[in-house]
This record gives sequence, C-alpha cells and structure tokens, in this order.
Amino acid sequence: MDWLNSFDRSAPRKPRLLRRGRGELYEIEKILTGLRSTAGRQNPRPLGRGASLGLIFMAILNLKEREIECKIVYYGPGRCGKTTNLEHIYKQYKKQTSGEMVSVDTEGDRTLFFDFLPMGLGKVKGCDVRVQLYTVPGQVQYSSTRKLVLRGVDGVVFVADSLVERREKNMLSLKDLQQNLQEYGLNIVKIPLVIQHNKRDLAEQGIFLMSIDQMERDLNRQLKVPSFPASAVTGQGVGATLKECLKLTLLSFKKELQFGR
Ligand SMILES: Nc1nc2c(ncn2[C@@H]2O[C@H](COP(=O)(O)OP(=O)(O)OP(=O)(O)O)[C@@H](O)[C@H]2O)c(=O)[nH]1
Ligand SMILES: [Mg+2]
Repeated sequence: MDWLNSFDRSAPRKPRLLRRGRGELYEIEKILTGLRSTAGRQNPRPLGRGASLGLIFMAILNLKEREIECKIVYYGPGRCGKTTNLEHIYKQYKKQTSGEMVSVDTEGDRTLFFDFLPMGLGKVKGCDVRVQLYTVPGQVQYSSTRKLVLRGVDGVVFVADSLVERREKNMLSLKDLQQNLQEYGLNIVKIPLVIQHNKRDLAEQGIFLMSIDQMERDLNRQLKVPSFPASAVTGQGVGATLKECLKLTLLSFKKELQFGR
C-alpha cells in the first residue's frame, strides 16, 4: 500500500456540506445506509457479514468480484479534531478519494450527525479495496448518533486531544467507545484500533500540552495499540494514523477469512 506516499498537492477542494434539519434517528440511519451502499459501487451486493460464528467482522465482501469494503470510524471527544483529520485526507489524498466528503448537519465547526468520505485504495492482493471513513459527533449529548455511526464498524481511529484541560474528556470518550462497541458485541481489545494524539502543533505556540507519556498512560496502558502524535491542522501524522488503522483492519479481515474457511 504505497498510496499514502503519493501525495497530490493540487488546490484543496472545499468539502460540500449537506445541511439537513435535525431529524429522527431513523432518518440518519437511512442516510447512513444510502451512503454506505452507493459510495463507489454500482451494484452493492453484500455477500457476507462476519466470516465466522461468534466473530464479527462487518466488512462487506464480494468475493466473486474480489471486492472488499470496510468502514473506519474516527471517534473521540468534542473538538479533538476528527473532522479536521477527514478534511486533511480529502485534500491531500484526492487520487484515493472516490467521492465528495459529505458533512451531514454541522453547526459552526461542530459535527451534529457525521462526516463521510469514501476512498478507493486500488488492489490489495488482487482485491479491490474500498474504504469508508466516518466521524462521530463528539459532544456528549449525541450519544445515540455516535452509536449509530459505529454500526458495522471495521476499524477505529481514536483521536485524543493533547490539551491539558481535555484529559478527562479523552478518557470518558474512550470509555464511551468501549461501551458502544460492546453493545454491538464488539470488544475494544480485539477491534482494529489506533490512537492519535492530536494537536501536537500547539506546543510550538507555547501552549502547554499533556506529554505523550501521560496520554499513553491514560489511554493506552492496557490497550497497547499503535499510537501516533499528530496535527490534523498541518497534516503531520494524519496519513500514518490512517495507514496503520487500514493495515490492522485488512489484517484482521484476512485472519477472519482464514478462520472461516
Ligand atoms: N492547532 C490545532 N487545532 C486543531 C487540530 N485539529 C483540530 N483543530 C481545531 O480544533 C477545532 C475542532 O476541530 P474539529 O475537527 O471540528 O473537531 P471534531 O472532533 O470534529 O469536533 P466535533 O465535531 O464537535 O466532535 C477546530 O477549530 C480545528 O481547527 C490540530 O491538530 N491542531
Ligand atoms: Mg466534527
């Protein structure tokens, strides 16, 4: 997968914003289902959900046509930089994006529903790999929307905020992720997960940040998942975070297939 190295530095496109009224949850569900099934595929045909009993891997497989479609969700507390991550990916990896970035209902820079960005990674081991990136709304009150966006998740990027005053919010959000995954029968210890320590650029402006060591102790002491310092604003670490999450997701997928045979 050398696609992340092939930067396309042409002029950034402005993400298209879909502004919708605050509908009921089933409304969002319809949007989510529609986006998932239309992004980059002409004849959506899910062949399998979970390769084996008891183990849940939600990637949509179309083995006959050798296609894999997986869903990566950016999770984390409000204002930690999830949308900014997607915006950076949308601008810098245009060749790999297979459609517009869509932000469903925003208020200023706050996500009220979710952001969505479809990508096509080309062939990996002969399979056409399509990836759908989502962000959840981080604000505490959008708990049910977060849970809905997580449905069918294959891999998670947990974006943590390096600001000292966000320490507790990071930990609460990680706990919220664990609980929401659990409600879908998924285990935070088993799901492909990467932690991003975001906003490291603020240190250069003299803002006192939590050390990476402290953030690792707070969030990653037990999980021990790959983690990356990053700045979604400058783009530093954004590609590395996504690449690692994709790697873990595809590896987990491969294991599932072998187990299911
Ligand atoms: N300096 C700096 N600012 C950042 C960084 N990432 C995000 N921000 C800023 O933080 C604010 C919130 O960023 P968003 O990407 O909207 O945060 P979010 O996680 O999507 O927030 P919610 O939608 O409310 O969950 C914006 O003003 C961003 O410009 C970063 O790495 N460095
Ligand atoms: Mg957002």
